[in-house]
Amino acid sequence: MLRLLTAGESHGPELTAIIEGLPAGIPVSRDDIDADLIRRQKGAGSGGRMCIEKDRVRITGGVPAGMTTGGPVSLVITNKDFQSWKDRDISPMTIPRPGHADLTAAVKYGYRDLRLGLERASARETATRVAVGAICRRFLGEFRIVIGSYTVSIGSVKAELQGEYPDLFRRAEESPVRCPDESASRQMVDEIARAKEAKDTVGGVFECVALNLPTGLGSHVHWDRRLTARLMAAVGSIPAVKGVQFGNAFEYVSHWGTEVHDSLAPDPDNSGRPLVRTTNRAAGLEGGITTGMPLVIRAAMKPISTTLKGIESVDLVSGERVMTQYERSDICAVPRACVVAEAMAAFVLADALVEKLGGDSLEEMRPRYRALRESSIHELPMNNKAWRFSYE
Ligand code: EPS
Repeated sequence: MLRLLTAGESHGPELTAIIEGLPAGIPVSRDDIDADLIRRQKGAGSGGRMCIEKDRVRITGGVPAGMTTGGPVSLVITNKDFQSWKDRDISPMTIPRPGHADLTAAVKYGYRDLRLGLERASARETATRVAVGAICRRFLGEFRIVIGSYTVSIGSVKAELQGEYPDLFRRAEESPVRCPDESASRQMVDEIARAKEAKDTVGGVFECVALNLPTGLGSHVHWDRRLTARLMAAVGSIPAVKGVQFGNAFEYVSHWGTEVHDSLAPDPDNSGRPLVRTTNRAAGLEGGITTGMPLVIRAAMKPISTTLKGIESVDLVSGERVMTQYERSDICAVPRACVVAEAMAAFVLADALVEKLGGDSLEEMRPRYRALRESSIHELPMNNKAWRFSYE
């Protein structure tokens, strides 16, 4: 339903995003978008580039009077660093950095300079996704849907995650590594400092959570409509993300089925006879459809592949074994990837909401939202009689 395109290079003049398919009537303000752009730029572990860029959005289409019109929305973010690249001869880059797109992109596209791959593969592009995500978040907010995120681990330091989600989100916002556990947060800052001293990089795990989702977004009926798959693809598209799971999926494989599913029970108060789950091990999805419980996406980000210390590689001009060369680098991007994951989740959930509700405007969607079926016994009348497949 929604289409998102981004364009631009890391050190080119600007980055552009177009989102198409949003309903009319979503209030969009530059301040809301900038607030998320600022959140994406914060956090320990960033390299020198973050001192140069101060990302602010320019809205150039689709919001002529502060609200979406139903037309495509276009957004532009300036790369300040372009000023120092624009008039200079760019020295050849011929040694691919293992783990980056340098070699694979050159093989695929026949580049004669590896920088052409680097420029577009760079995570700089995620700034545009965050800008679009801020609009999607605003749209979801009209239906009380909230998205937050936090760091679970950096290197060998793991957080103890205690408390309700809104509290985790709030505490994450106060931490330099977006970690709600204060003591782990301090240790994570030290871990990043150690990686920096070793001229190396460090990865980690983060969680992105959506709250107040209605039941019934996504679908079981076809592989590409399963919300599970759509969210995995969206979060897996963030540079350096190598794994995505829902809740503790990888841990559950060592348990029996009866230990990992969320049993259903009638609401003890019997008010409207809703069905309740007292656990959320499915992390908000059953059959590729939202259950209405918190949606918990957990992702693994590998250590960034641009390292100040060299990694063995080959110079494509001489064919000699060499070490990768010093490049300006981020040490850890996990805190910032959290915010990008929020944006990607917001985009997918906005897409699923438009799909579920239809409607060209927010005004049309509101009554449809109120009419959504819930998992209460009275909303699910069963025939309770035998039937047969009617195929010959
Ligand atoms: C990136 C390399 C660094 C990062 C950049 C992503 O940029 P530079 O090569 O200019 O130092 O800072 O991320 C951003 C600029 C950003 O806004 O997130 C890479 O190669 O992926």
